[in-house]
Amino acid sequence: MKGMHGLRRFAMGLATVTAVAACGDSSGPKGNDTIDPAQAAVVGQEAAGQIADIASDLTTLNASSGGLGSGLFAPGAPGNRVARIIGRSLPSQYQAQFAAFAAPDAECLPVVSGDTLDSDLDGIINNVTLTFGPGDCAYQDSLGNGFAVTGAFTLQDTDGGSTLWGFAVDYANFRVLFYSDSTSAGYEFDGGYDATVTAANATANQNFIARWRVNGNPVLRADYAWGVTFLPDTGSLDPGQGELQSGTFDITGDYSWSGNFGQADGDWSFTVSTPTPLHYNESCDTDPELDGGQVRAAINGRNNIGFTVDYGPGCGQETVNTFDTNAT
Ligand SMILES: [Ca+2]
Ligand SMILES: [Ca+2]
Repeated sequence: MKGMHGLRRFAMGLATVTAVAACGDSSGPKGNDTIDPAQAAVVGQEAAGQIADIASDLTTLNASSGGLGSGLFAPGAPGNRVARIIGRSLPSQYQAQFAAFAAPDAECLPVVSGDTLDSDLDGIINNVTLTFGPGDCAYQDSLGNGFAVTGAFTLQDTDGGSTLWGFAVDYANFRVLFYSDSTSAGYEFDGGYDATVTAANATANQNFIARWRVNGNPVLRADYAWGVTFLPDTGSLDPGQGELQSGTFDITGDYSWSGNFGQADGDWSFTVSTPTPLHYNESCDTDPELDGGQVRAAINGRNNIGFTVDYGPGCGQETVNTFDTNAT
């Protein structure tokens, strides 16, 4: 179990700054062609947090708690990824509302359609769509603090053929609003992500947009179009073990950031790769449980400028740096 929990901690540990995003024009960011260290610290931490989240999808090989109603967004439940992403950026003033949202007994009663069976008993429903009408998943206390969920998402068990374990999620105008009597923080998700485990490897892909608004005004937008492939150092993968052995993560794809959060105000679009695969070490006791590897994010059209996230040589060591190979 250590590996599974360890990587989940790795995800939490990296996710100190968030993701989520903003608005701006829908054609995607294509503005800034340089990035300074202060900006990279914010944008790079967000990228690292999201990468850790993708990786953690491969280590949580069952949906062990929650259901389609109460506790839908609790740890281990089908909707918990939403809570993880939101939790990285939500201002502290909404902690009480967030706790209610992600509580194991939070009452959500969306309209459920599709095949609600879990034929292989792994906690992932065969194929359902959850649609949240007004009041279906909402809470408000006596002081006027609350949350409300609207929109829809689908959840599908993708086992079959060589896929020993897998799922796919797709959002449609899915929104979560946290509010007080005078302020609000809203999150919007569109697009999807999936995870697939075979005997030979494990893969997880994201292709979605997250937006974050404060008091109705766009703050940040993040576009994720990337994936990871995990290869074990030795042996083959067995979802039945519920545990990830040591191995490497390769990352490829694109990541964009648009908005103003922390010290990063601008529009960046990056091509992301791992010149040296990230090495996950199940014996690490410090987050992140990686002892080597590098994530390289190069500004699109400016392959010589960007930032890197380096791991190791010891467990839990992570460094964000900028690079400009023309300048040196
Ligand atoms: Ca299932
Ligand atoms: Ca399954």
